[in-house]
Amino acid sequence: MKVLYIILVSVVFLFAQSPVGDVASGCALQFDGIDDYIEVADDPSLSPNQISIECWIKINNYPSVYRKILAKGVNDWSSYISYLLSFGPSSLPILYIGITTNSGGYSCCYDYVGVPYTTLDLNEWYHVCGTFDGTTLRLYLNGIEVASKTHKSPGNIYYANRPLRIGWAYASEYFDGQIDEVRIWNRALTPEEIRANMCRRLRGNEPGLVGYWRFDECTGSIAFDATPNANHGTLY
Ligand SMILES: [Ca+2]
Ligand SMILES: [Ca+2]
Repeated sequence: MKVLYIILVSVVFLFAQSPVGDVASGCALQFDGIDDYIEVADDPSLSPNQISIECWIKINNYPSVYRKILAKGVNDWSSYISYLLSFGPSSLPILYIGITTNSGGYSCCYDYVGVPYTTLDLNEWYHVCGTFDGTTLRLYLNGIEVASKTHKSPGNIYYANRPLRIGWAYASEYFDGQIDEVRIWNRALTPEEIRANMCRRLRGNEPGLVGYWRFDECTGSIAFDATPNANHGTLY
């Protein structure tokens, strides 16, 4: 079943109630927490050595199971996970970025950093950005750094030629809420860069921007990538 598009109106929304600026003038995607997700086929452009992952999210509840915002390396967690933005379950209640480095796989070289997911109020929009520069993991909320950590195994990100998914990774980890304006960069953005662009619609050809899904089609079953890489996603 397809994910639903939600039309956003930019005029009257206040910060933290909607994506702001011109990113709020299009559509967002509603994920039902049951079986909605987007899949983007593997491509070398989506496998940078360093990374920034950013998007706007709005959550409906504090989950008791994992809820993936975005993950590359799916189906078998321990073998394939490369990078992700996620919520932890009630036993580990955090919003976090996770990265696997080098070629040692999850048991050797996966690490993460985050904040309690109750940092986010329910039913409000937040800009989330996770960065990894080869050494340090950082998580930003609304352009402010809220967590950082030196990765336990610094190095390039590990890849296993798996697809990228938005709103799901595997098993029951479906996102329940809304996501908009998903961007992947091939480097760690600075806080100044994050704040300068988080509310602005980008062109798609900005240096280092390797994936950009605006969800502004507002209908249909394809989420178009606005970068020249054209890694369009399929809605399920
Ligand atoms: Ca949008
Ligand atoms: Ca559904």
